[in-house]
Amino acid sequence: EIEIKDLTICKTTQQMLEKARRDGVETAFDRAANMKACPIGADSACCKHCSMGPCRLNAKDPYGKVGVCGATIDTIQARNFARMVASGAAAHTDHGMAMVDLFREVVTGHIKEYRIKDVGKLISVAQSIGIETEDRSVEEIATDLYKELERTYTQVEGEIPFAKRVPEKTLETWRKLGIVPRGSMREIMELMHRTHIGVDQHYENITKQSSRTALADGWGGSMVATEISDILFGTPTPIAVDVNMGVLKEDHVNVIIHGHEPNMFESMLVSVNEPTLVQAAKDAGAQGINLVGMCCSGAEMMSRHGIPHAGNFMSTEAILVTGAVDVMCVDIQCIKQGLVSVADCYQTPLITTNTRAHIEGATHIEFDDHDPQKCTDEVVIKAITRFKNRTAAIEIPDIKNTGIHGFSHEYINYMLGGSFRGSYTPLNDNIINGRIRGVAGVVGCTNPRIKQDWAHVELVKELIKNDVLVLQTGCSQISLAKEGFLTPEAAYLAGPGLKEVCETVGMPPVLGMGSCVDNSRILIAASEMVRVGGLGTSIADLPVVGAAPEWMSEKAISIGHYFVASGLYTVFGVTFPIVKETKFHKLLFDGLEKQGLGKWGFSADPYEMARMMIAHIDKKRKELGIDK
Ligand code: NFS
Repeated sequence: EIEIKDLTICKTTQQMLEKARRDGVETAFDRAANMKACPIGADSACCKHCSMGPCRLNAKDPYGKVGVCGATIDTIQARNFARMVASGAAAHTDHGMAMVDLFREVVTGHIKEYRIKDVGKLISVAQSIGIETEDRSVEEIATDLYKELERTYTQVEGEIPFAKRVPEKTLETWRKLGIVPRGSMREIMELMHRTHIGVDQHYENITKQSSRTALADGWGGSMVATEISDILFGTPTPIAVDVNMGVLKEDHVNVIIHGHEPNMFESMLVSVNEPTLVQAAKDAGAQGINLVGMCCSGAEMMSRHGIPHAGNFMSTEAILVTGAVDVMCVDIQCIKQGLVSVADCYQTPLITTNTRAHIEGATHIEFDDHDPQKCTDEVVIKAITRFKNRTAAIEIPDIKNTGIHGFSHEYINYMLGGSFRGSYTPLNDNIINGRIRGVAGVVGCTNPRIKQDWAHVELVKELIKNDVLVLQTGCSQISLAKEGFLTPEAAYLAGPGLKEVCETVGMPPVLGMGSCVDNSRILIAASEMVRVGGLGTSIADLPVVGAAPEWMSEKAISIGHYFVASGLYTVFGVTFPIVKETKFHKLLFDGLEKQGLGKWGFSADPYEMARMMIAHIDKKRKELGIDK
């Protein structure tokens, strides 16, 4: 049996895994240990797109064999990769679509429970894509903005609206390559078509459409999700928040929301403050109702409203083992089916809410934006009932870590520039003068195939020690928050240059930007850095890199590929579905850069990852003539 300290560095998750073993409860950590990853699939050397197969090629002799149809290793790998991009992009895009649906119903007045909270953001987003805002009402601007943003999804010809935000030279490269996205529905459909048996059988051409589809995610679906969420629920500004399992309270009704769309969570925030429900909780013997988040909608609610965050992807089963969770309410994405049996062991109701995501064995209470509280009130009532009838022994790990979260790209602008001269100029200046060596987006999942949080933490440590400013989202941000890096006091861990900047501004060396769709904020920040000047003319010129050291989802592949297609060097850890030394491998890890885009990198070792990223930053600094 593997020692628990080798599964995760997260102290609270360790404690709960110990308890799970005592209680005889199985988690994904156990299943990963008991199921070796399929070696053929891990290399992406198999194809199961038709029933002449499934075909298996030999990763040790990749050109020794082809599939029954004649497909080569490069076609097979490019198709498998493309399907991951399509699925990941579809996930972000469909999440964005739900936000667009909500926005439309708010703008047309069909929904009154939500409203446009951030008019300033509405105006700035509208202006960024050329919508007239002067002397016009909020309704008029919002109506036009809705119509424009809908094109992100449905447009069949032309460029998506947020292409207007892309630096000119980057956009020129995309146009030359024919990869400016039209509408995301079209791009995803075409990618699915082209990867069907017998259609696109040139790995380069397939990858082009993968790039176009990934860009339709980053500059489309994801960006729209972020921007509309900001407009409806508020743009984040820095806020102190508690993270880790210690945010659960034994004497409260504990409500956990784990998922990705902020709308249900926003409604839950209303429900848990509903006086009648608060009274009902008190009547049941509780001090009150304690609302906490997990995963990405948790990261958004933490950034916008300071709602405590209980942990990232690999802690979602473990937290149920506390016995203190009175309800776990989920919507979409990254919800393990294994939660059902763990929840069952501790009599915790597991509630699915989204029409797209039912789970066998869970209770489904459908959430409808038109009557949001109907669902969330009912969930709270279920939680109160469970509290009243608690039988499970309760053990809550006594650790919580306070940090500062909520650095939107707008706030970074303001923070570094001050209110009157808000701009990215000071960031660029600090990069040019060498105090900040470069910027790294460290993002993505945790994965039971690697010690939870370890690669995130070690990578970020190395980066900040070498004066690289780190921007974070998603589960990675939670990994670092639990280790205390999201505080201004953590500046002592930074190199002398970055430390000086952090101390002058009073900011942490690691800036938490929110959920995974909020990776779009990193794209905007990069565009601003180009626009301000002094660091080249395209995103590919910037000393900016990306990484997902513990990734696991197809969404992560889509994000990685839109970072790459936007011009960034992006390094993944754990594993990469590819056979080395194939033509497809050379394309992703080198060829795309020669076309003016970014490129992929891979290393399972976080120290090696850091060296690769820093070397790239230094190469870019040299090309810019700012290496000293
Ligand atoms: Ni991102 Fe969020 Fe976490 Fe990975 Fe899953 S929660 S959208 S996919 S596991 S970072």
